[in-house]
Amino acid sequence: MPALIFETREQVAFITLNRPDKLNAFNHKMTEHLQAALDDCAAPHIRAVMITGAGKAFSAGQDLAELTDPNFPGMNHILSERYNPLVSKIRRLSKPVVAAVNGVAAGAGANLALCCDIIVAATSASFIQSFSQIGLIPDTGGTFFLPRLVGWQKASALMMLGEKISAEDAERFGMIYKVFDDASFSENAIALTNRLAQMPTKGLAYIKQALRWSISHTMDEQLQNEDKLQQRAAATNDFKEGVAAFLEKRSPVFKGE
Ligand code: T3D
Repeated sequence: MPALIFETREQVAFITLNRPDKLNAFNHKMTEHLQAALDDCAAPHIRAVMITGAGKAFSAGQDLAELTDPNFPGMNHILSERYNPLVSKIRRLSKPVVAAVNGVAAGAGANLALCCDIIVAATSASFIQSFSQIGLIPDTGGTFFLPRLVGWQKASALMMLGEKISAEDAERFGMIYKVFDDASFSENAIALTNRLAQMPTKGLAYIKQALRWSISHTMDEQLQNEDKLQQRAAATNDFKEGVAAFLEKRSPVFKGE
């Protein structure tokens, strides 16, 4: 069974973490395939990406059994070679990435979801910063994204206590965008991703870039960044189409150009 399923349907890439009997825990093969899949998502015809899990979980994080394997490369490699590149690839991908959290998301599995552009979850899904329960610190960008999403105090408590929180609480805390009912979760998550794929792709990429820059710039610098990115957005065919469609009172047809 492949550790990861990568499918493209029209202009959307669907990535499914696929070790359901181990709650889609990441082993070496899965992280390697996920890195390769994210590289493939850079192809211009892909305009949106959805990451989800097979079976009842999103991902239980690092496969803990693998840590005792004699071939395990060691702590000094695992983040720099496996997880950090995943976060960088998702954040630098010039198209939206949706985390469709279908079930429990723990450890690196939770934080992989948190670094995506839009996070939606099924009602029965849950999130756990489980690292502290085994003496580790949150990684895969967790210490960067979580305090920015929920604030310092909630992040600190969630990371130290390692408590499981429900999808509803995650939405209430601002950790995720929306919760969908279990019965219609997959359908709603796919519809959201398909909708993003029909939007002005370059404009969305510039939004992503502006948000990334906003973290490390002053307000004045960010005003200049907005100016720069807005000029790029205004030079796209999709901007012309958006304005023309509005004036002609019709629906726009964006091509991501
Ligand atoms: O060097 C480094 O490793 C640094 C990198 C760290 C990154 C990390 O992600 S560290 C955090 C690793 N993850 C965890 O600590 C979570 C461990 N799992 C759990 O706490 C629980 O499984 C869950 C709360 C996620 C779900 O609980 P539950 O009761 O729904 O399921 P379960 O019965 O615990 O698990 C079902 C099966 O999945 C079970 O296998 P079995 O007994 O049926 O053969 C269980 O062992 C397996 N499983 C779950 N999580 C992992 C796992 N197997 C390997 N690794 C896992 N992380």
